[in-house]
Amino acid sequence: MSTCDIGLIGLAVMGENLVLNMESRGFRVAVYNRTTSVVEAFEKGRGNGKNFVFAKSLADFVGALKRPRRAQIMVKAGAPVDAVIEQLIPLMEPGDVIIDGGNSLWTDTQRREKALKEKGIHFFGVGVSGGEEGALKGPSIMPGGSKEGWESLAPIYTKIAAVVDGSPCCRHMGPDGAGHYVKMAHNGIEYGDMQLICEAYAILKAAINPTAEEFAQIFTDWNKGELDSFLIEITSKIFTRKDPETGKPIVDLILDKAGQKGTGKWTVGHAVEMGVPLSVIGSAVEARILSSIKEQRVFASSILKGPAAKPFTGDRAKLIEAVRDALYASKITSYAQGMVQLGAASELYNWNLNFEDIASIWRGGCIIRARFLNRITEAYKKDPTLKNLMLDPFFAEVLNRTQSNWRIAVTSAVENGVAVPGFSSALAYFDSYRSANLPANLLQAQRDFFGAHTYERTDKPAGEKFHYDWLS
Ligand code: NBP
Repeated sequence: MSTCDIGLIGLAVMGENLVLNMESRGFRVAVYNRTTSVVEAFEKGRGNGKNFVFAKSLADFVGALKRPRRAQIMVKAGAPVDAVIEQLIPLMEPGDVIIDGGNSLWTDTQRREKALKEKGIHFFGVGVSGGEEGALKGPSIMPGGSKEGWESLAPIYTKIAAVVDGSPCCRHMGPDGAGHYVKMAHNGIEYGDMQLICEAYAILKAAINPTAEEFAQIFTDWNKGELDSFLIEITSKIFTRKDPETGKPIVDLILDKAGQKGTGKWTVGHAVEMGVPLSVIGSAVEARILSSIKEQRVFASSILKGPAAKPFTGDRAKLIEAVRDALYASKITSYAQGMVQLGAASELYNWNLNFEDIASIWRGGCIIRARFLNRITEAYKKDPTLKNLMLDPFFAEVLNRTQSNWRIAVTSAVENGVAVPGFSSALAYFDSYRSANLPANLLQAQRDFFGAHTYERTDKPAGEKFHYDWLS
């Protein structure tokens, strides 16, 4: 009876593809879904004739698992995960492992891990990235939980993950919520990457208005260099696709109202809570929010005027190159911010996150997979305590080299009234971070003026506090 290596509950898009992946790598998998007809449809459909146990009850599902049991939950994040755990607990034994592979909030994972530990059950919060195709062919997997639990899961997860340079895109991230936190940060970075690409598109559109074919070529060219990544590749493909009804480029017919599921907001919220600047991802989240108020924007466009259109008289190729450099520099800045956030969370929760591992497992299977993650991996390999990615010699050289083009791209946007919150906030972070002096001396004076908050002096030892009698 108990013949399955692992079981999975929740046969929606991700669950179905993940179990097919597991089965294709030689594992026998028990599957269960709250609505039984979903299991039946899978049994008749994509699961037909394959090495599955199609369980119609949770008791049958657990009974089909080898000991120690490994039961993965792949249902909608939030209350459904708690509901499934509650049903599983009476059926599981100490030493068994329950895994939540959805996009759960890391604090929920910490709470669940603590509660299950008391029962001797290992709980794992596992981030899975790559969407439907990644789940089927090899995702990037970010597991968080106990070392003992990881020993039980590693043989399966390292086999179903994407592989880059012979190494699986799956490493143990750390205890309790570490895996889900890293996955959340990954999603935040994904928001940033997507926004930055859209801004590159917007600057070029306003300045030189390339055709869809030209845009496809621009992104194809960019994908051959430092920007080589999944998101640039799909962007180049998007520009080649035509609407069957009108024959127009489909991208020109898509309404400019972006959706979001919330992981970007969680990422930014926690960065703010920890006092970590995360301006690029923050801009990306806000840009989606602003895009979603389309009706207000249409109304505002009739009242609030931008600069008068000026015909472009410069060198098109040079502008394209400037925008490419600006995109690369902004992307580096976004990853630098994201890594600082991960470092702060690691310290806060004692996770001991390994940044080389994190960058390495993002190189394949996931949405942000990109050639430059090799460089980030190398940077943290050379210096695991690197304070900020911008300080790594390779990235410092890129930023110093591209900064003049970065400014040209942002200036072009500002002159044409095109919003580039990602590019410009990245540049502002770069300019702030590289400044030995900021205008915060005036700010401290203001604080001391109205609130007697005191200040330190440039000519006195650090830590010594002063107050000036501003009203006298
Ligand atoms: P969904 O997030 O759409 O969830 C649907 C599944 O949850 C169905 O199997 C459904 O069962 C089950 N479910 C719900 Br809803 N409430 C339940 C409850 N109270 N008890 C038991 N089962 C319940 O599925 P998904 O898109 O495959 O995503 C699964 C997880 O993976 C989510 O956390 C998601 O955020 C994450 N994720 C998704 C992607 C993606 O590209 N879609 C990528 C990476 C991660 P039913 O059939 O009985 O309604």
